[in-house]
Amino acid sequence: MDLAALIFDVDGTLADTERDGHRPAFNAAFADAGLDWSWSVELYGQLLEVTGGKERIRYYMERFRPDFEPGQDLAGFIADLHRRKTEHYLRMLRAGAIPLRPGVLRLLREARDVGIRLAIATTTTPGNVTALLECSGGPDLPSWFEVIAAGDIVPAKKPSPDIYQAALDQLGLPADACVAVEDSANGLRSALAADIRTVLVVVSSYTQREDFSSATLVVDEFGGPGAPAHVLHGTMDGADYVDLAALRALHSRACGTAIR
Ligand code: XBP
Ligand code: MG
Repeated sequence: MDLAALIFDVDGTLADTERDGHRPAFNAAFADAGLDWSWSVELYGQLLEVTGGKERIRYYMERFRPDFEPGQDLAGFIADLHRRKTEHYLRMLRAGAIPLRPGVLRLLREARDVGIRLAIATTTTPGNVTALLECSGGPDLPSWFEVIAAGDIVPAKKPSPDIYQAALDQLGLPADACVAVEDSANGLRSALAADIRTVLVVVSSYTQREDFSSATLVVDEFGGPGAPAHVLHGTMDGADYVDLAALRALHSRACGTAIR
């Protein structure tokens, strides 16, 4: 089957948002609420095993603050904290705090120019996605994506396949027509569980040591002309960086079809 669409994860993949974006936004929301909770760079690495901001707060409370009394129903308390966190995160994006990863815009443009469809499958809150695309890529960038599948539209977050399945459903495409682009083991599991056989992993600061042996290709960066990407697993068939030709070759090999 021909390659028809690229489905991108957001956090860690389009931009390195976790350490200096989401993490300080959580901490700012904790401070607003008068809590003495502070998530260090190291602790946040552990907490990232749990995807979803609300789910992460709940996990932290259960594991690290078992005696804390929220003074209201737990789900409402977490939702309020998370709303504040999102406000802080959006403010940081609008201040231009988080650039897209090198090569992202180039690759998106290459795909768009030849009619390869673009989609997103992410755990984060939908507003965070459009704000990142607009603030770090340009006001038109959200419109390049035909589908933005994000956050609570599905019952179970990554590593469950639900969000990739939602993106495929909205695209109206079978899994074999798509390549998924991820940065984390949870994301890789999610894409594979949705039967997407071609998964490119571009590792990010928090995910470098995760197990990506079931990915099709693992690189350190997308790279670009004069800035080669380094292959950590799999092969790029001599290509210097991740471009559309490299993704087509990857897809045709993984799906056992001829390149057109
Ligand atoms: C991203 C996440 C999200 C963000 C925070 O995972 O796990 O929880 O850290 O976003 P992925 P929210 O890149 O695999 O989609 O606070 O908006 O949930
Ligand atoms: Mg990610």
